Amino acid sequence: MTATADLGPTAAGSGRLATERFTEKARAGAAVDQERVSAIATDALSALHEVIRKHKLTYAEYDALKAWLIRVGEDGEWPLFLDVWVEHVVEEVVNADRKGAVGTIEGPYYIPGSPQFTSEATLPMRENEAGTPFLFQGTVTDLDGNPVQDARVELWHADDDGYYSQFAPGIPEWNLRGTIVTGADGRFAFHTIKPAPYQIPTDGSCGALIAAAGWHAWRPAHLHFKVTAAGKQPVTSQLYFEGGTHLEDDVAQAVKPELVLHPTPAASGNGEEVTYDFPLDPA
Ligand code: MBD
Ligand code: FE
Repeated sequence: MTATADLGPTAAGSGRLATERFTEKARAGAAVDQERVSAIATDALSALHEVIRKHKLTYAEYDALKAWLIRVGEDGEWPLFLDVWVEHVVEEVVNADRKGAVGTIEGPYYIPGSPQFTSEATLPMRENEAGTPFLFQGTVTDLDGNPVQDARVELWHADDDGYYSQFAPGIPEWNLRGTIVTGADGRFAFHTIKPAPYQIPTDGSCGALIAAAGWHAWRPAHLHFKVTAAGKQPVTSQLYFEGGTHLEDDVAQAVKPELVLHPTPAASGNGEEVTYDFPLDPA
């Protein structure tokens, strides 16, 4: 490791950590059916062949593609690339029939096992954590509005600089990550801060693609959450803030109108608050 790698967040640093986290999770993953592998791989390759014909790819472009793909692996940016440019369609297909809380992509920065609280929590944060204080509260229910007890509401989000704990250096391990287990009333209340808009790393392979194509690297400010309960379909989603930048041009195409919050000044007089409920579909 070079000296500069320790100084600040880098694409290779966050990429390596995201790849490690994903690899741990994927080891427990299910095998994929052979017939579906054949059908999906055949169609995926055919779609790529069509793109090559349509654009009359040159050898210079083919070599640029090959070099870039190699670099994505070296940077550890496969989780980032896939979650930014592919996951939103997987989520759309998988959750097409859901009636309850609206889902969106998980992204590369979820970590299971965050510090656990009952009903109400202040997320782990640094002394004088920068950002507007924010109270995020609501109720986990079934589709008829009955409260769900012992639901787990996991919340994780970036800090005021747009960085996630465990994926950027110098941030305490569980900063701005926590889990609330609901009581009989199904309620949860997180005291946290509003995150900043997030720019995906610009110094790695994903950033190189964005620069080469003249795109931008921004996601709107967002809160990630995952809600799970016995007998219910889990929901993974994100919430955004009304009036925030990049709601209309999220690089990860993960914004849905139902997921945009309209916070109000907090009753406590300190910062802002919002109520958002999670009706869960039956499993
Ligand atoms: C993020 O914070 C994120 O939510 C996604 C989807 C991709 C990269 C970084
Ligand atoms: Fe995120």
